[in-house]
Amino acid sequence: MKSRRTLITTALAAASMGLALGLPTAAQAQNYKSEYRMSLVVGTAFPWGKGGEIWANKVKEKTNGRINIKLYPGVSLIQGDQTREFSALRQGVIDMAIGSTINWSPQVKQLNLFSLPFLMPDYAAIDALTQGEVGKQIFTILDKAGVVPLAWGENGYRELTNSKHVVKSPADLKGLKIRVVGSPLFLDTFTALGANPTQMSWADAQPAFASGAVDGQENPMSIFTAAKLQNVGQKFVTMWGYVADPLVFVVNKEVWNSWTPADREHVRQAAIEAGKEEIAIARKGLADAGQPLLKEIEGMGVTVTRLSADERAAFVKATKPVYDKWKGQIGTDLVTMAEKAIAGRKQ
Ligand code: X2X
Repeated sequence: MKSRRTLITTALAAASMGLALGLPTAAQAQNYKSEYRMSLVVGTAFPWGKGGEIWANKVKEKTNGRINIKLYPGVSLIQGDQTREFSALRQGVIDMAIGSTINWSPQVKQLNLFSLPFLMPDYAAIDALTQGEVGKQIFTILDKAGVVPLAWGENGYRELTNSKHVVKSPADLKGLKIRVVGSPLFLDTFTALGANPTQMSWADAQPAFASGAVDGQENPMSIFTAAKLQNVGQKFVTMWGYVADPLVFVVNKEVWNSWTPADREHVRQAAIEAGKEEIAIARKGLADAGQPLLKEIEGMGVTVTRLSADERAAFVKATKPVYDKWKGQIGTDLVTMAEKAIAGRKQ
């Protein structure tokens, strides 16, 4: 029989070996949950949900199964109320999430930056923000707000759709009932355009399109196709590229601190890799020459309107007062920094 002393020495040696290998010690492993809950607005049929699946799989692989993640699409942990996701993350109702900047902007006002109308004219402009100093600053703000931000993803350019007619000018929007989400900034933008905006969750929006309770909405074309919005009357699309919402990969702080430093690094690396892959999926058919995704959508009997430079300028002009008002609310310094980053972007 081994002496008590030998047993203790053996246990200590095993523990320090575990540390050297980046494995959790027995005590740390006890703090690991058997499952971590990842919140998402949409499921794996969408680039966003696919990003969640990629992240979860990579984490499982890199941590040898120590960290197991289950996906909760439809923001089901908070009964579909996507604007409560950030608070729930902070409180630990949600362990981790890939969230849209729009849905978290009621709690983190600086995230409204990405919802400023016509701030980002092209994909290079989005990258200039998320991959540069502005992105770093936003991560510092998110960290101070109580979550651990790890990587950027993308929902995409939010194009205008409706069930009534072709929209080519602000005048065409007059009186159209448009569903918007998240921040009061969207109410201001659509009011300035002469529309009749109404705020509702994504869960409530789809039946509202089907019943005709609302006429239109704005969302990336990848959301349009995966949710089959053409089947709920959304027959007219206007490619105006007025706003794009990035996604942010985050973890609850307590959960993060419960992991070993090595496992934290695995989760971060997995998020960065998954974010890159997710962005490529989100841009598929839209960032490529000829935008093949739009041809596919036209093939479904949808009228896709591409604006001329002059037509687009009329929308920019109509929303300029909203931009100016919100620049102050978001923070003049941050918005100016973003404008400069975009002006100096690599094309
Ligand atoms: O609700 C929306 O429009 C969606 C799915 O794009 C977001 O969660 C921001």
